[in-house]
Amino acid sequence: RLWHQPLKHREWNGTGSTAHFQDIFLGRCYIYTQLVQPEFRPYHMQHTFETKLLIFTSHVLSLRDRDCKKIEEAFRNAFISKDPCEVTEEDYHPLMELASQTVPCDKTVFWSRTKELAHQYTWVRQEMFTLENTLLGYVADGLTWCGDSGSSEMNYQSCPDWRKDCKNNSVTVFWKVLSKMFAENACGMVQVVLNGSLSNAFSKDSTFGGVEVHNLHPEKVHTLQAWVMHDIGKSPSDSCSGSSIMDLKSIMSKRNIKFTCQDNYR
Ligand code: NGD
Repeated sequence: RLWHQPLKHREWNGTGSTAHFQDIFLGRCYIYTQLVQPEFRPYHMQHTFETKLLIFTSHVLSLRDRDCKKIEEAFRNAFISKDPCEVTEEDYHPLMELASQTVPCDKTVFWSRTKELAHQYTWVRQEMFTLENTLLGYVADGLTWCGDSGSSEMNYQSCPDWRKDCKNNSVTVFWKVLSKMFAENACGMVQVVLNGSLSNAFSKDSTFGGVEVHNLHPEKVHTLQAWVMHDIGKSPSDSCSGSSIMDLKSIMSKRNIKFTCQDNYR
């Protein structure tokens, strides 16, 4: 490459890394680990985001001592200077070790195609946790990131699209590893919020159906409780008695985990 040629990133079909990625990542990490502490309970701002986080963190290990700069560095090292279609699960292992967190038993909530509803639920039931209520899920939620094999910069122009370009991209692999660890750490009764307004509320191809379900440990998790919710005003397309839920039920019975299901829990 001639010296005067500007560095050109490879072009992909997906949107590029989120602008100000590093600042957002660090800012979110500091909010989660520093701003929100059990002994600091500002009741006057009960409905703010920080208060919600405060209640989450008061139920888990204190995260105050976590070094956000180190976490950010481990995150970058997983994908920077690499082909964004050849990121491996191992690439994220150092990050997972650095930022591991445990959720109390009976408090884990999974979701599939019900992101908003599941988060509205854990917002109200303050002691319940989705993946996005844990540190790494919280810092990465809604962001896009990828690197490039020829550069130590992030690619802000474009990133691989998981359908059109590749499945093993920096974002997809991250969520896969994190979801797997979240499920492995779950214990007691776990919950999942599923979408009954779709023809298949349960899908084996989703992260829930393909990763989380298979990484629950039967010696720790005794029951999976499903809630099949459908949009108000629409007639349901799937329910607890539908064939997709029967598939889930049979997977759980083979895995020796009790399964219960409820339609449109209030
Ligand atoms: O293969 C993929 C893919 N599949 C779905 N999505 C994907 N993104 C990729 N890059 N590659 C996107 O993930 C999809 O557009 C949604 O924005 C999001 C969740 O997909 P959805 O609604 O189909 O549900 P899943 O069962 O696949 O995943 C939700 C469960 C939930 O229990 C979380 O603990 O898996 C965890 N999770 C996985 C992936 C992403 C969370 C996220 C997240 N916060 O973005």
